[in-house]
Formats: sequence, structure tokens, C-alpha cells
Amino acid sequence: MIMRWFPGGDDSVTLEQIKQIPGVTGVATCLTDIPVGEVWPLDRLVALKEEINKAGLEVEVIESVNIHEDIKKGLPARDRYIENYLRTMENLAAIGIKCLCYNFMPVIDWARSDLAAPLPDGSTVMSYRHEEVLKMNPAKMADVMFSQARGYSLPGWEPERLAAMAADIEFYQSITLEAYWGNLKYFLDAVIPHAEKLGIKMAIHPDDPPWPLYGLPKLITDAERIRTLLALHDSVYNGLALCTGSLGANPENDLPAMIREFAGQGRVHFAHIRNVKRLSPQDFDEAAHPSFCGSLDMFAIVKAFHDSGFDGYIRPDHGRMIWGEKARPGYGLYDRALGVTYLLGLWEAITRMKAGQKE
Ligand code: DNO
Repeated sequence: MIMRWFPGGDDSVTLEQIKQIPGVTGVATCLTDIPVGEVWPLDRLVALKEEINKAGLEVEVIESVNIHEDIKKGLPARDRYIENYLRTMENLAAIGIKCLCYNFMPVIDWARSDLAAPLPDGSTVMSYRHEEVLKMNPAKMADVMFSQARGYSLPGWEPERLAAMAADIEFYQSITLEAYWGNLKYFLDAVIPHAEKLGIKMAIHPDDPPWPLYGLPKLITDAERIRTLLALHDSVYNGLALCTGSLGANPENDLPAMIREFAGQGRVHFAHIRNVKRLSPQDFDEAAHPSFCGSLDMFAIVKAFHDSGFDGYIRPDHGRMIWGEKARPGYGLYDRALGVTYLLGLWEAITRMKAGQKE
């Protein structure tokens, strides 16, 4: 069980606080200040690892090394950026990284219409209203998101990408889904053999939300597409960061079945487990982790991981903002810590029930 943590003063949550959450043994982290496409320097990574280890925590997961837009677009410059990606992977392996989370979402990573939507109990959540998102252009959405980010960086919304946003969106209008799959395959064919050599499991994050937006090609949205992804390069190192909140926004996605299938094949390396409250097929609020707070059956989800013999990394995902906490939206301490305890409680109960059945 790990928690996401941002270094360099870019997080309101400290490693010491994370260490005090029962059952958390490490963090998933990243260097947010390295521009997308550049090599992550080894000395920075060594210092990062030392800082985390000193707090009594492990660092075996990076979330994320983002992919330069030229790779996603399939431009000639991609080869240079892929080379840089391979060099970064070598430096990550040198500090003992075992799992690398990334995404292949064009232009925009996760999208929300509100990062602090109030709930009746006074807490706030991140929410998504499809019509509102369509009414905004992405630049407007970026404005809304940054104005609600409390000065923290927003993962996947690197400022240097924003300037090119409108032109990038225009570019993708003429890219077919097949061509976009081809660009992912080109990347995987270069990266996966290297990942095998270095012992780093690659874990792609699903598209969030899992449906098309602004005419952009979306790949990782449902079971069929995930099968396509896994077949693009058939190696266990080509795997998933299975995010229940992202995939669960689409009511058609049967999460326990997907977990059984893909974790059962050893292709899930990282689990982001959170609940989501669906308000319509394309509108949702994020929710506290317990099943009764949202639309997902968290017991069935955790049981599917358990039954599949899942031994990868788990983290709670976005939490609500509660108890007056002022933190990066989705990444406060309190609600995620409640999430950890709930998920570990489910895991313990399932383990002990199974042990009891055997006796
Ligand atoms: C948002 C996160 C994403 C995720 C990336 C993985 O809070 O879930 O930014 O880390 O898509 O590359």
C-alpha cells in the first residue's frame, strides 16, 4: 500500500504524516519540475530516494514520466524523445524503481469541470459535468483548474504544454484512432524491451474520463481496448495502472470482471482504487472510498484483486477535501488516509474469510 506524494515543497502532506498511516510502506512520486521530454537526472533521483528512505518509506513506483506530445503525435522528433525516455528509465532503474506509471492521453491528462464542488456535509469533491466541459474550451478548463489548485502543480497539466494546447487539439482532429494506436505501439516497441532489461513494469493509466472529448482520440477506456493495448506488445512489462475511478465513470465497465481478467493475467502492476458517484452516463462526482458513498462496489473490486493473486502496488486515489484541509485537489491527507484504512480493512476481511473457509 503506497500513497502518492509530490517532492520539493509541492505537497501539503509530509512524508512523516504518510509514515504514520497504518499499512503504508511507500510512495509513488515524480519530479514535477523536469519539462516533459527531458531526461530525469540521476543525482536528483538519488536525492529523492534518500529523502523518502530517510522517512522510513520505500520508493519503487514513479507516477508519472509523462510522454512528449511529439511521441503521441508520431512526429519525426519522437525518436529523440523516446531516447530521452529510455535514459530516464535507466536512471529510474538505478534507484530501484520497479513500476512506471504513464498515460497516453492526447493533450490533456484527466479533466474535471470543478475541483471543489461542495457536498451537503461541507466537504468538497472534484466533479465532472460533460455539458459544462463541452462548453469550455480546454484553455478555459485549464484556467478553472489552476484557479482551484491552491498553487500546487496539477499532475499532467504541465504549464509548458498549455501554450500549445489549441494547436495540438487541432492537430489530433485529423489523426485516426488506428494511427494513434500505431503511435502507442511505436513507443511500446521501443520501451518495453528496455523495461524488461531494467526490471521496470510499465503501467499505463486509463483515459480519464473514459470517453472522447474535443475530438481527441482516447484509447484506454474499456475492456476491449485494454485487450488491444496488451496485444500491441505481448509482454508482462506492458501492463496497466488499473484506476477504478477513471474506468468506473462509464457504467458499462464491469470493473470486477476487468480486474479478474487483467490482474489474472499478471498485467496489472498498479491499482488506483477509488469510488465515483455516477449522476448520469457522462456526469459524475468523485466520492469517498466506501461502497455506500458512490456507485462502485468496492468490496467486489478488492475481492477481484485478492482472488486474482494481485501482488502489485495499491494506492488510494483522489480523496475529498475534509476537516478544513487545504491541499492539492484530490490529494489531501485525511480522506486518502481514510481510504487506505478502508481498503486494508476490506483486504484483511477477505483474507481472513478465505482462511476460515479453508479450516
Ligand atoms: C490525476 C492522476 C493522473 C495520473 C496520470 C498517470 O490525478 O490520476 O494525472 O497520474 O494520468 O500518468
